[in-house]
Amino acid sequence: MASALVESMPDALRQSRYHMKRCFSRFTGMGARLMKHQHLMEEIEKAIEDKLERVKVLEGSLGQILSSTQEATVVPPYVAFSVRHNPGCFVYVKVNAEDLSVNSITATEYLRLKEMIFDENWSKDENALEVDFGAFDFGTPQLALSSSIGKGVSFISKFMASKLSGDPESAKPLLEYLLTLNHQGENLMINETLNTVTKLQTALIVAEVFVSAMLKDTPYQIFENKLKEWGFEKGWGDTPEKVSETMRMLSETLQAPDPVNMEAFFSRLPVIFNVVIFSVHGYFGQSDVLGLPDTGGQVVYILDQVKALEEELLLRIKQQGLNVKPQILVVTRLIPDAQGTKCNQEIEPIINTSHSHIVRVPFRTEKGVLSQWISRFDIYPYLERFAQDATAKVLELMKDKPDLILGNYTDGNLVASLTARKLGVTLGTIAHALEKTKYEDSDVKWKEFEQKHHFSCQFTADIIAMNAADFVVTSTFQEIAGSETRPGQYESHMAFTMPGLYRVVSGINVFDPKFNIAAPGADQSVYFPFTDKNKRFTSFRPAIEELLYSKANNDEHIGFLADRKKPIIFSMSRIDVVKNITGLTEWYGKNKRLRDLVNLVIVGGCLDPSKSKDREEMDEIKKMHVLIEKYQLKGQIRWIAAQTDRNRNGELYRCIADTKGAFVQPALYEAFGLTVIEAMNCGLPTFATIQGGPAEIIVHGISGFHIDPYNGDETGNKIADFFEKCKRYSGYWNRISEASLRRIYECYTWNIFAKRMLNIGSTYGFWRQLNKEQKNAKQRYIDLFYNQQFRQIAQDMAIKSEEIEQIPTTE
Ligand code: UDP
Ligand code: LCN
Repeated sequence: MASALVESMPDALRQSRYHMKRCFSRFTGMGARLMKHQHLMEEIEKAIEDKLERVKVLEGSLGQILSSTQEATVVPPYVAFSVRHNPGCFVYVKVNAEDLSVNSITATEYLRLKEMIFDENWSKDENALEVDFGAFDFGTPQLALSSSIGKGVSFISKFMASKLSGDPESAKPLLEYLLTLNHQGENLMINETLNTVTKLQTALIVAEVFVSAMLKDTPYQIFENKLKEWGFEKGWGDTPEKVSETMRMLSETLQAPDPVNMEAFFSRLPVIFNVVIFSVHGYFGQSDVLGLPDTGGQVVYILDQVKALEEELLLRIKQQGLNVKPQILVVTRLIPDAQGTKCNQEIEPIINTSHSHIVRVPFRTEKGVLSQWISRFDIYPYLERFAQDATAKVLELMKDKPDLILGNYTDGNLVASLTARKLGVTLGTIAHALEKTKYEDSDVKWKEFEQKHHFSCQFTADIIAMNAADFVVTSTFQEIAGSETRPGQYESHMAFTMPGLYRVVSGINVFDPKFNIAAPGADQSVYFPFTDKNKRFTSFRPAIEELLYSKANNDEHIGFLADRKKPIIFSMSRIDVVKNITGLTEWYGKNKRLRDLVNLVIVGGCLDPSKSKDREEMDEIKKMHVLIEKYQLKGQIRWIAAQTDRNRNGELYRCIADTKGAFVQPALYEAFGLTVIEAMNCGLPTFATIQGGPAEIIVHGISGFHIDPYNGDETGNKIADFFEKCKRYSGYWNRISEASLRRIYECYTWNIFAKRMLNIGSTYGFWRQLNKEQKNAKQRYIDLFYNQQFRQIAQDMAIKSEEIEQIPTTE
C-alpha cells in the first residue's frame, strides 16, 4: 500500500500539474523550512482558491499522501514528505518543485535533507554519526500488523511455541531453563535427575497420575519426597490439584507447544520473588510530595503498583507451594534538604505492604553529596554514580540479585538498564512520558532547548534504555504508536535527527514484540463511587467545605464561588504548560454560557509565583493570576493550591460529584492521566484531552467525553452542552457516571495490571535466554553508545552545573 501510494504520485502530480506547480512554488517560496501537516494544507488552500478544484485534487492519491504527511522538509527546489500511512509505518518521498519529478528516498536521505535547514555542514558530513539499532534485529521476529502493536507477550508465546515444537531436542532450551530455576541456591521445579526432555516427559506422566489420586486437601509435604525421588522440586503448586494442573500444562507444552498453554505455564513458574523499581528524580515519598515540581502521577503509580504487585506475588508464591517472602525495593534519590518531606530518610517501609520499602540513595560526586532537589532535566551527570551506589545498596539489602528490574521515566530507565546489565537480570522499562513528543521539533532544534532541557542527554538515555529493555510496558496503545493522526511517543524515536550530535535511522521499532500494554488503576480504597455512602470519608467534609466555599483569600486558595447551587467543573494537576490549566481557565473565562451554568475549581501549584522553584511553573502561576483578572473570574472560580492528602482528594472528587459536576483534564498532551481514572472511579463524569492516553481510557459520549485542547471554543461549548442536556434530561448525568465506572472495572484496575506485569516478567525472563546471542550483540552496541555518547554529554553538563551546592563527604 505504501509503495503503491508513492508510485502513484508522479501520475497524480501530472494530472493536476497546473495546481501542483502553484502549490509547490508556494511551498518552496519561503526558502528552506519545515512544514507541518496543517501548514501544508493552509498553503494548498491559498494556491488552489477554487474549492471544487481543491477538493478534486485532494480526493485523489495526492490527497491521500498529503493527509498522511506528518511534515514536509523544504530545501528548494526540493520538497520531501514524511508520510505515515499507518501507525508505525513511514515512507519518504522527494519532489522537485521545478519539474515535479518524484523520488522515493530512505530515512537517512530524508533526515539529511532536514538537517540542511539547521546545520548544513553537518548534514554534508559523510562521516556524521548515524545510529541504527535496527541493524541488530535481523533474527528477532517482528509483528506485522499495526493492530498487534503492544501485544508482545501473546506474540512471543506464539513464537516460542513454534520454536519449541518438533522433536524433544527443540524443547531443550525450556528444559535447560527449568533446570536453572532456584531460590537462594535451592532448586525449584526440577533437578538434574530430569536432565533430558524425554526423562522429563516420562516423569511428568507418572507424577501426574500419582498426584491426581491424592485427596484434594493433602498438604504438599505429604507427597513432596515421592516427587523428589522422581526429580521434581518445589514450585509446582500447594495442593494436589494445582500441582497436577501445572504438570499437565508442561506435559502438553512438551507434547505440542501451543501459545495459550505456554502463557499459562509461564504465569505459574516461580521465577519472580525480588523486584527492584527505579524512580530516581525526587521528590519520591508517601506523603506531602504530590504537586511538587516533577512529582506527580509517577509516584502514585509506583506506590499503588507496589501494593498490587506484592499482593499478587504473595498469592502466587502461596499457590506455588513455597514459603518465600517477596521483596520489593523502590529505589530513588535521597535529598538531604528534604523541605519537610521524608525524602532524606534512607529506608522507609511502604504503607499497606509487608515486604516493600523505599530505599533512598544520594547523588554523589567527587566533591560530596548533592543536597537539594534539582529538576529532572538537570540530573543526568549524577546517574552513573547513582546506579553504582544503588546496585551495591540493593545487593546489601536483598542479600541476593533481584529477579526483575523495572525502570520509570528516562532517568529511572537508564539507571535500571545499567543495573540490569551489571547483574544480568530481566529488565522492563516504563516511560510515563517521553519528553520528545511534548515539545515540537525538540530533536532538530535540540540546541535551542539544550540549556533548559538537556534533550541531548534525555533522548540519548531514552534510546539506550528502550533498546536495552527485555520488555517495555506502556499504559496505552497511543503511547507506543499514537493515533491515526498523531505519532506515538515511542514511534517518534523510530527515525529522528539531532544535527551536530547524531542521526538515528532506527531508534526503536514499534513492531518489536517487546512492547506490552498494561494499564494502571487507581487505589479503590481511596477513589470509590460517590454513591458508596457508608464508605465516604465524612470527617473531611468541614475541611472540603472550607476549601471550596469559604470567602477567604490566603496562601491556600483564592477566588470564591458566589452561587453554590451551580455544579462544579473541577481540574487537578501540577501546573505546567503541558497540563494546560491556564488553557481551561481561559476557555471558561471566554464562554459566558459555561460560566452561567457552572463554577470552576482548580487544584494545583502554589498561588504565589515567587514561592515556586520551577521556571515553567512560575510562569504558569503568573498567567493564572492574569487570566483571573482579565476575565473577572472572582465569584465563579476557586483556585486551590496543590493538595497532598490523597484520602481528602478522593473525597473532594466525590464532593464535586455531589454537585452533579464534572472533571476536566485539558492537557495539550497526556501520556496516561491518572486523574482521569481517579475521577471516573468516583463516578464523576469526565472530559479529557483527546491528545494521548485519555483518548483510549474514555469511550467518547459513553463513558465520558474527549476534548480538543487546541480548540478551546469548541471545548467550552461541549462542556456547556453537557450541562444543558443534564438540565433537560434528569437521568443523563447518572448514565455517564455509571458508564465511567463500568469502563474502569473492565479495564483499569491494579489487580489486572499486577497479574499482567508478572506474566510479562516471567515470559520475557525465558525469552531473553532463548534470544541470548542477538541480545548480547545489541548490548555491545548499546555499551558503545552509552560510553561514547551519553557519558560525554553528561560530563559536559556536569561541568556547566558545577555551582550546585554539595555537602562534602566525611567518609
Ligand atoms: N495530585 C495530587 N495533588 C495535586 C495534584 C495532583 O494529589 O495537587 C495527584 C493526582 O491525584 C494524581 C497525580 O497527582 O494521582 C497526577 O497524576 P497524572 O497522571 O494525572 O499526572 P502527572 O503529574 O503524572 O503528569
Ligand atoms: C506521568 C504522566 O505524565 C501521566 O500521564 C501518567 O498518568 C503518570 O505519569 C503515571 O504513569
